[in-house]
Amino acid sequence: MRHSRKYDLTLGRAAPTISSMDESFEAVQDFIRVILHLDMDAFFTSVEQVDDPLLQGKPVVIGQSLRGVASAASYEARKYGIKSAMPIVQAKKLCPHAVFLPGRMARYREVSRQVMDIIRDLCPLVEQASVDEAYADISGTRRLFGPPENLALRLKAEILSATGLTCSVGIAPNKFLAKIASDWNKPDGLTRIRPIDAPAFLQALPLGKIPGVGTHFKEELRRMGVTTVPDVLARPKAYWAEALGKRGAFLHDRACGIDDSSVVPGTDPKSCSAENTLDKDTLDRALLERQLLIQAERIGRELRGIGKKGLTVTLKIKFHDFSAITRSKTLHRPTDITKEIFDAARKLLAAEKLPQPVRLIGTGVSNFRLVQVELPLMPDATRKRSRKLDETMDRILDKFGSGSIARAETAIRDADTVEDLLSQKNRTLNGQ
Ligand code: TTP
Ligand code: MG
Ligand code: MG
Repeated sequence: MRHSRKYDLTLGRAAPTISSMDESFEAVQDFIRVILHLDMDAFFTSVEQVDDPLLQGKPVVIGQSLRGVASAASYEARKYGIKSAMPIVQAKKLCPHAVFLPGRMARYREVSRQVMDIIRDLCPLVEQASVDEAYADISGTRRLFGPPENLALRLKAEILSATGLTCSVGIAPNKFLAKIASDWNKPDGLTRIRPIDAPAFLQALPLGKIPGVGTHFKEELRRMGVTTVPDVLARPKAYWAEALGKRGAFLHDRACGIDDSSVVPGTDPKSCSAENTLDKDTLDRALLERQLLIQAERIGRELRGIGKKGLTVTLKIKFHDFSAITRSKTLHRPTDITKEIFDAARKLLAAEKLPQPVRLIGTGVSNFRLVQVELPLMPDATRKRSRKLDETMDRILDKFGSGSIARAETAIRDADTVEDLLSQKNRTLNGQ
């Protein structure tokens, strides 16, 4: 997927027709909103394939724990029926020779930032919608870039050259249709839905692709005899508003291709978190603490990478019976230091009775504050030392990458403190 293929702007799938439009109609488009939606192709696994060429062309799945689910599957893995959110056990049955990787969230976020910077550089109004997708309102950019397809091609080319990754872009008069368009011809797609073409696209759209139409809602609709978009349109909006209230009116609007929502920029992350489903439910506090430490490291590195410090640390525990609790602690000052995040999470864990074995444990840092300058008048030796340690670790991880993290993680078994752990890590990394 490294190389961009030639774009065929006519549609291969389900073949709605794009009407030919003359120049004057094209000019009128300037007065209609033009929304672009960009979504990276098989994002996590594609990053892995670019970083490790040996993985190219192979089925790759992110997720290793036999009790967890796949977070991503490469297009090669999808040929075997593997998809996101599928239990790993099932994925292994479908394709035993797939490469199952633990995932490197910090790296994906790093690439995500690169991609978002490129989009923000070229587009006036950008809303990041998830780690791998963004909307841009590009109304009125025709004079600068020509038709919106040109801008889309330029985005795709710049992203490919900066990251080695392909993405799919949709262009449409609103966010809802733009997202349908980007999904239409994945991977490496570029699809435009003009207002006049919207009904043809919507006819073939599975109801589950409409936001808010999940498994339960779909079942509710099926009981009403409604399984397709044309079924929705066969009943007037008043019917839907009466039968299902706001949900019904929303459903009818989307089935008509209507979406007035705006592109809202400034979606800065509000929190950083990491969680792990354990290989076996456990009451072993030492083992749980080790997970917290690994998570604190991941979160600390991510916070330092994005230049954020958080004031609140949250512990999340899911028990054997799937009941869950979250506990939070507000710190005296905002932090991005691994040791401080770990200490807070460890205290929260220590204060908890564990009435049943723990299935999942997670740490989060939120309540971001502006990064403060450390006051030299109040030297804080511990903090300084911790920060130095973090900086060293970051440099090592940047240099040696995920392999070093994986090797290092096996070395933490008997670590008592973060310093212990990190010095052990350094030894591991140095091959001692
Ligand atoms: P998506 O954009 O939904 O999927 P994708 O990029 O892997 O594949 P596609 O080409 O179809 O867009 O999600 C982006 C990343 O988010 C994905 O690579 C992994 C992560 N993710 C999860 O962690 N859990 C999930 O359930 C999903 C759907 C995605
Ligand atoms: Mg994607
Ligand atoms: Mg996505």
